[in-house]
Amino acid sequence: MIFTLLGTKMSEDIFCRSLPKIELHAHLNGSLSEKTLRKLGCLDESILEYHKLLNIINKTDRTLDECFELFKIAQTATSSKNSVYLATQSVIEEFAQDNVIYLELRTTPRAENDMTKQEYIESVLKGIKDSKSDIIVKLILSIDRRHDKVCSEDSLDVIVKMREEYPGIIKGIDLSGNPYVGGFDECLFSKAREHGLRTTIHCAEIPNDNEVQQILNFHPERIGHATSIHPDFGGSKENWQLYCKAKIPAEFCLTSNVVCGTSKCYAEHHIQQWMKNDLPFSINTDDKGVFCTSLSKEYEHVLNNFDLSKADLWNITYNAIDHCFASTEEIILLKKKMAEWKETHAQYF
Ligand code: 6MZ
Repeated sequence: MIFTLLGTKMSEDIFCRSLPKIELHAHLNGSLSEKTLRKLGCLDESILEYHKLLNIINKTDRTLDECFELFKIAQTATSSKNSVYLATQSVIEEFAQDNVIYLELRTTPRAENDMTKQEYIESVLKGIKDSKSDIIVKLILSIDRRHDKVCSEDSLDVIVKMREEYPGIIKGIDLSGNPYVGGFDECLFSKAREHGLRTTIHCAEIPNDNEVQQILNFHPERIGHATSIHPDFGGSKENWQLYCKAKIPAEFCLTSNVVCGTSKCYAEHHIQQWMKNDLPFSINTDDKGVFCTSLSKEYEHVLNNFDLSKADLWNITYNAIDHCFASTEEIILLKKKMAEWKETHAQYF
């Protein structure tokens, strides 16, 4: 469908691409495009393996576990300080090319070969600082839920230390990883919070009422996916009531959910409950490399599958600014940018 107003035409895909966007949920290694993997000089065999595995997610009976196999392959591309640095720069550049004006990149610090967790973080920070793209980038450091207490506490110590050195870039901590493995350690996240880190937690990617309740009671600043909270999507009535009171902004990643099979299809995505009940949310990519998507494409899916106008889509982005972990000055700047864009593109609304 082509939007026509005052004789001006702008197709949905061009509108979604040119709209300034806010990305709050992007995992660094899951965001590596094929182009970036090639740039990193991955061995042909590992690229071949990557593509063999990409077929896993394209088949109809793929599983979440199979999707997690893909991350291991992507991580082989970033096993040195230089490759982490180049990967970070490349991912930032691709988001900027898609007109993302604010990016919160998240990644799990890894000690590998001759690289320590601290060096991994330093390489990502260097990639952010050296980026020439016109985009604000912040860093969220992830704790993998499959890691044991000792490993997670060690990661937190490094994260806290690095955050003290780079408070303008390192903004928060995330809990991610295969939702079938491990769990939420409230003590660890409370400790992170005491050190001034904001928290975002992958929550209810699969049904798990006890854990969802624990996470909602902890009240992180944001939650990722939020798939199985509403009773229509496998959650309990009590947790949905708890959520509606807490109104924690949710980070939605539609393609990721559809490909992993945790959502049946775009039109039946749980985002509909947030729209219906006027609850806070943002639209994100999750892993644009692994799921072959972009933030523009995610916006298009939302526009095409729900009864929304272009002004609604602009509002969704604008409101997401309030969920981000940027400074007050940066938030004001982002809002100004969005307002200016709306003004100069008024004929498309
Ligand atoms: C949960 C996910 C995820 O950290 O090496 N990750 N965790 N659910 C998801 N939905 C599909 N997608 C990615 O990026 C890859 C890591 O991000 C987490 C997983 O822990 C994965 O290993 P980094 O940059």
